[in-house]
Amino acid sequence: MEKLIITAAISGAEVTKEMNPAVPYTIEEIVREAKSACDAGASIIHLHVRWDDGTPTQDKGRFKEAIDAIKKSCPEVIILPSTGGAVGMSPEERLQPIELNPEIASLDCGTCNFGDSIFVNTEATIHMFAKKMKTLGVKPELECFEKGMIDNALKLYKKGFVNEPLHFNIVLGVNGAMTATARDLIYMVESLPKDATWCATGIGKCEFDIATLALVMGGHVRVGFEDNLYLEKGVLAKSNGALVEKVVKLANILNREVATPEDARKILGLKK
Ligand code: KMH
Ligand code: ZN
Repeated sequence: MEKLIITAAISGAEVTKEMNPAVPYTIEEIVREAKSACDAGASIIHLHVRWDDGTPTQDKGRFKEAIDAIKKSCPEVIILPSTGGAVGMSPEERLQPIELNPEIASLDCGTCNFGDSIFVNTEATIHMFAKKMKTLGVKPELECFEKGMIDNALKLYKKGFVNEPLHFNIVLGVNGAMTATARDLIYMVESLPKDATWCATGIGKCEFDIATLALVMGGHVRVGFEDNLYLEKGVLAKSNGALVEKVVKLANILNREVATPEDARKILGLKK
């Protein structure tokens, strides 16, 4: 099997220090969490940024500050900024980090309930994001929270908005979208083009179930505070690194070699 790419979603936009005091807000805290994840074996950092008080922002300047600071501590790591931002942000606000020309960024492929809110990604928004990413040479990580979003992503490909090789992040267990079960992960993976690469993300208590399934199915894995704050039932994770370490342990047991950032670039067809 291919080497395992571990993505650490270190910050998110919805989780807070009240839920886990290690959730990073400041640039220093973001660097601390990114370094803990890289040291443990993550080759990609999925990045959201906050103002110092914890308010989520897609401000280009704040992203630049965070990316430059992370790169000082982890020069090789791949940084994958969010274009999802936080629920309620406008498409224009969300798209700002793309202008920093990252190697790869998230591209959310449809609308779904998100707890009691709605995460809105209309066809026009998805097309606008995909076009801009293509123009700037930013590879989209196609985020799919349910099967219809895979269909939307494949339509994007057919219309020429995204180039091969396609890379998906299958996110299961969002409150309002598809459940995080083995059946649903298999259904999603079987719906992908055969030559696509994919990563799986399990939200909340299903994080490590989905990670284990992805490990044995040959997919890549995302963990991190954005998705889950607990190392095990009732035990808060002290850092994102602790969550990544747990995946590395599972990978060792299941004989999946962990990819370096250089390996990950080769697997995903990225240029540093
Ligand atoms: N914060 C969520 C509403 C992404 O990063 O592209 C959306 C999200 C997806 O986190
Ligand atoms: Zn995100």
